[in-house]
Amino acid sequence: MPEIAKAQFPDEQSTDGEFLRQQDAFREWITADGRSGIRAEPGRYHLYVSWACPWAHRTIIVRHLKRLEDVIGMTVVDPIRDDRGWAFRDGPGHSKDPINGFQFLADAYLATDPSYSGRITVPVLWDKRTGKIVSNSDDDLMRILNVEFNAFTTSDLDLYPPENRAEIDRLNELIYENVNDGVYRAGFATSQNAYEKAAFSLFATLDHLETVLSRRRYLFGDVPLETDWRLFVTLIRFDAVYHGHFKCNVRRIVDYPNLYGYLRDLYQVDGIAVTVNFDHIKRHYYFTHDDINPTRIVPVGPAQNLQIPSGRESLSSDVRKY
Ligand SMILES: N[C@@H](CCC(=O)N[C@@H](CS)C(=O)NCC(=O)O)C(=O)O
Repeated sequence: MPEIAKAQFPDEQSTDGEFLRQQDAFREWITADGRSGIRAEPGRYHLYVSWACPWAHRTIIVRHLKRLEDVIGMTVVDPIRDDRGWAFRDGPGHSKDPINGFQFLADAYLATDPSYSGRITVPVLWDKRTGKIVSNSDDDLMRILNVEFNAFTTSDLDLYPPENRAEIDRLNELIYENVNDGVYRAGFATSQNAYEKAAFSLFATLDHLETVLSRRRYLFGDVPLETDWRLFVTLIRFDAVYHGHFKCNVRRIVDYPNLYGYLRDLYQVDGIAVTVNFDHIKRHYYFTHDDINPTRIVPVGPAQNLQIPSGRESLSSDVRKY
């Protein structure tokens, strides 16, 4: 077997150089009626996120789309992560922790489980009542925010409608495996073979989605659902970061007419552009992964104008406004 290079996360590496992401550690469920033991209440929970992180970005988006900004607080960590992990500091687009005065996100993990030894990840939903993390699973948090706080919002948006659930689950898996996590498996691979496997399945899936999106405005028709937003967070980072930093360079998103138009449509949904912080995204990735970019030079590009109308309205008859 060829020698395997040094890994970004050595505990999450297979013997043949593949990146195998750790499981989420905290997966309690908040319920509207409190049957899970944790009741949805306004002002009780707080999201710790990074603008840079695609998984955290998903929860920021659902919090916004469901108009939960006044119901669930949010604090953004410094995009630069050193060996002490995510930190709360004042700076452009990020701040100290107003809830617990934590210096590091690790403090929240250790308050919840003093023996926690995994990676400290965002997003985290913190329960101010119990002084513990409820969940650090973005998958679960998207679903929780989608329904369990409905009593406290005027939004009737359902990102996971019963009639689409089977297809959402199927597509989520395909897109997670090949695209959302696929870019990381390409970027964090430590063997040529593992890298090529991830890169080829990534671009085969993007090619497939390009065809799907030539017929429909969004993945399920007229309205973006959960899967669209799960895909969005990867597409929006693609040309700025994954194309260069993670060597996903067969094509850029601008080279796909349908995917690029679709990306712009999602970006132009009310209130979404302000959740996209390219400064945090670029500085985070290019500064944090020392093994991939030891010089920490942040590329200046790409030049792109995500506000250009897509002209994709003709693909749909009924576009719901949020
Ligand atoms: N919970 C997410 C993963 C979250 C995650 O890995 N977040 C990254 C940022 S993009 C992180 O916090 N990494 C911390 C680290 O690598 O030390 C999942 O469902 O896969």
